Amino acid sequence: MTEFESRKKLIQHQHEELLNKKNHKIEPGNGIFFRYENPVLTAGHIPLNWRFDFNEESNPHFMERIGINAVFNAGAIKLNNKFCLVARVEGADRKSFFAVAESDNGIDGFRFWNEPVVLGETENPDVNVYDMRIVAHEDGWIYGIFCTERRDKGAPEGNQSAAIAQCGIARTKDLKKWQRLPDLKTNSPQQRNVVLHPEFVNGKYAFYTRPQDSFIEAGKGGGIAIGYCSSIENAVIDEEIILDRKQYHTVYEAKNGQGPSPLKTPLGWLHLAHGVRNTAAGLRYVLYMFLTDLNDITRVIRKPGGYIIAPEGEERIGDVSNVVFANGWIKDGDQVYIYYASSDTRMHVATTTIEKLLDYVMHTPEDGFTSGNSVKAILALIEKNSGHV
Ligand code: M1P
Repeated sequence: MTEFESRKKLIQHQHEELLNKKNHKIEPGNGIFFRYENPVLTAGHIPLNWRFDFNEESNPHFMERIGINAVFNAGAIKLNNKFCLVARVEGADRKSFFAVAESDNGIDGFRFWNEPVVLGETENPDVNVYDMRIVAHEDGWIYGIFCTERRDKGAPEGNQSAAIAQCGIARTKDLKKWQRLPDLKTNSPQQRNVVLHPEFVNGKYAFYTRPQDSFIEAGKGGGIAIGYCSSIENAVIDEEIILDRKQYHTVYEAKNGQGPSPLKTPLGWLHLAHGVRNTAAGLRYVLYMFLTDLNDITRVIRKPGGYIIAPEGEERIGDVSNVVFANGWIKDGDQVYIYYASSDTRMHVATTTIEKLLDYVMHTPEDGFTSGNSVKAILALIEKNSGHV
């Protein structure tokens, strides 16, 4: 057997093993959701024919020609009875692009479709695209709302890091053929974590935005906002109203951002978001939840204190360590599949139900914003438990 043949055989075998690996929930969990033993998608899941040249003449060592660095921050939707993730795939060249992977059960067996997504461009070509939120809107289209990044043309030649992030919009019916629309226009110099609300509000499209004045720092752009526009083909938001502020000494004190599009429940719109704080070890990203009013989506009606998911175990380590980030979830009947990425490296699933998430949101104490109030919340629980434990 030639080197080409033996390496090809081994690599194909290992790839199939990875793709067929079963996933198991980790019991008993915290009662709110279950984590799973294995990530659902990794760089290793990328099809081999995207990475290797399968021609022995041109690739006698069966060498990897195109390296993939990470698969993370996936949008999610159930389509044609399949759980579909629209993942951010990052190459060894640092460029991100989107690719769809599907599974029958949402917890294992994810396989990428034959080819990555071809998104199309506006007249201002993207340098990098990432973090797509998938939204089945009541207008009948499936929207992909994502971040498009280009070099800051105003930056001096010596600064090759300065970037401008804005919100790109594309739409599809099948996740295969995409129609690119003009980028969203807002008054904010930078935009990331923009998400479309799935329903019209007073006949308008509603976007969750995150006004931000520099590429990394939110600056005076103080939280998750909402803005409305009448056209999606030429989406312009004149005013962004902050609905969930960043706040001192919370898990979202440095910045925050809407996760996937909110889920409609009998008690309100259920939101999953990420909160960021700074530490001596760098930024720490966790996930938190809140509920907004069904009739006034700018009104937060319940918000548990602290995080629902924080990086744990191997999740804490990766390209950007100490990060969990979610921009996709799927509601399937009462079941909820939360797809979250760890440390900008890989994708995981956590499963729960709408009923459990509402119980969590309604009955977890709110943040009291001081140590004294946190102790009071514990004392109240001890008192409630007296005679029961
Ligand atoms: O590296 C962590 C995350 O950083 C950014 O999120 P935010 O805009 O809230 O800071 C995004 O680039 C995201 O992709 C990344 O996971």
